[in-house]
Amino acid sequence: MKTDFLTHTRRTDRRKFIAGLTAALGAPIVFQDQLLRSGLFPSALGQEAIQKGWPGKEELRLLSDKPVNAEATATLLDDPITPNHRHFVRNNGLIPERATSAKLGDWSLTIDGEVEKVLNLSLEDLKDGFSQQSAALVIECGGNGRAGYYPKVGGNPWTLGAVGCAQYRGVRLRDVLNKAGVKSTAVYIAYYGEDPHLSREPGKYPISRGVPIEKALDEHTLLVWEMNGVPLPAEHGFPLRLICPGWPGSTSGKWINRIQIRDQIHDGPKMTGTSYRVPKHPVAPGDKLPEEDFEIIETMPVKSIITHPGTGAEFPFGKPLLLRGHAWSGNGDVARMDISCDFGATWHQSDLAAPVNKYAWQHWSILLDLPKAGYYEVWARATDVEGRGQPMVVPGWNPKGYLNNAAHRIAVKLV
Ligand SMILES: Nc1nc2c(c(=O)[nH]1)N[C@H]1C(S)=C(S)[C@@H](COP(=O)(O)O)O[C@H]1N2
Ligand SMILES: [Mo]
Repeated sequence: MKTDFLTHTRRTDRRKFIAGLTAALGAPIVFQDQLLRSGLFPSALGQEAIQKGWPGKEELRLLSDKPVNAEATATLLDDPITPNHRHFVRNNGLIPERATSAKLGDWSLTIDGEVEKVLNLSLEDLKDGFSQQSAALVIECGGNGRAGYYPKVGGNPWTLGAVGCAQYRGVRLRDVLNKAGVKSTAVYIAYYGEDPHLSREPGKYPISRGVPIEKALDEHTLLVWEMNGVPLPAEHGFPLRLICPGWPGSTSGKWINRIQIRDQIHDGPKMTGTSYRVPKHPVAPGDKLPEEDFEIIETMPVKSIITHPGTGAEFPFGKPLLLRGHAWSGNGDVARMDISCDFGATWHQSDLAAPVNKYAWQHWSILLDLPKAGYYEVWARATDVEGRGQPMVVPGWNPKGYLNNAAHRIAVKLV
């Protein structure tokens, strides 16, 4: 979305622009002075055409088909728990044949590296040998929101739909690692998946990432085989995936068949260079900097989304407007949600439910009385328990376009 258009034009040009915009939108902009001061581009004009997904993911917006990458739109994320057909897909390589066939075959999970004894576990071993856990967990791609950065950066131009919160069943990674016996030399875990590299070169991994051993041993880090009551769908990692909640989605390995405990920070594909890394210090937009100035992304920032209504919706004037969505944070719970319908001049605190479990997203809703008919923008911002809020404009530009947690804005009309 072109957010800075208005700040770069002269006041008289802006007035003319608003007049043209009012015509384009087909309704007067009720808080137009605030819109001019805010320097933001009207949300209603930020909508794009959608290229649809594939059977089973028809509603998603397809970003690329080799590898397959597809995101939800804001309104598709309205469900409290994201159904499988609306959960985004982010693949770096190809979907393994085992997953497409949905047959386990000779699959097993190996735990090796800095352990007392190497384990080789079947899916039955996992299901029967450890305490089963069920949790609703947010997975968000580190690059969600990338399309908002200027200058443009390479990579999938996710807007805001590379996030979902599904209900998973599995076991704690901790219990499995403890069975293998973690040595005191353990520093990091590395996951390995069965997805072939785009080149189909045998033994070449499209991605192999991990997390520090402390995060691996956290009680919320899971190995899961079930998503919303069914075996993991092919796109989401059949038969087993890792979930490191609160961390970039790339740490939640899909189609995994091996977890290696390492005595150093894992250096597999997409761990090094600038992948899933951000500058250690703030940089000017467009700056180039050496690789040693980057650090690995750990917890994801606080974020929220308006899932109802969608941009472009029209409502009869005179009734309170119902708005709702979700909020989440890699740092822990979200403490409050605030909504503005006058370009940030005033804010209204919304209702906010507690998460169903740690690392599930939280539902918010509010009924707003709006003063007159016309065009409105609704802005929504979350603040987490540590007092960190969402910025109204894109946060610090970075070369790979990660961690854009700018507040979500929609445009609606009261007629
Ligand atoms: N084996 C493997 N695991 C993977 C990936 C991948 O390409 N291969 N993509 C990662 C990235 S970048 C993200 S954001 C999440 C996406 O999970 P989803 O496709 O289930 O939404 O999976 C992660 N796990
Ligand atoms: Mo990702």
